[in-house]
Amino acid sequence: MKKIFILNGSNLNLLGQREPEIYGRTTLAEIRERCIARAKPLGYEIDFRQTNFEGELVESIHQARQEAAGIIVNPAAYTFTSIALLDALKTFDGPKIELHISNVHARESTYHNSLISRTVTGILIGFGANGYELAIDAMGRFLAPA
Ligand code: CA2
Repeated sequence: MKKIFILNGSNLNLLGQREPEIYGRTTLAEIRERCIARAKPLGYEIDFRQTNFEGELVESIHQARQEAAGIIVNPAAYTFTSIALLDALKTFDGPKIELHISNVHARESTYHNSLISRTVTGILIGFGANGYELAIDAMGRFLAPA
């Protein structure tokens, strides 16, 4: 079965526990379960990860180069700071989707300038926790266009 890596960056382990008005009440564990269920009928296996460490995200992308057909990534704060993440994503040849739960463009300017947008295939922003399932549908279309 083809694999999709879903990578989550810093503080996303706190989803559902803090700031529900911005990030909703769904936990990351619930999102993981929904992603697995959504991907299965499409014929994809999900490798779902979260880390608070930039280098670990980079290493997951290196691993994805060997194992994954596509990457969905919510790098959280590293979106706006990490050249290392940008460089790593550039080395992945398959489809890459940048995802943000909140509408970052409706927030403070700190959250406007993604460093990784230039290297991704598509971007999903502001659909809440549902964005992960939408990203899987979109990834299915990138990988097997109708
Ligand atoms: O909306 C998103 O998905 C973000 O990637 C979330 C990041 C933020 O830096 C991005 O700009 C947009 C922050 C994630 C922090 O996660 C928390 C989860 C629950 C409570 C507090 C923080």
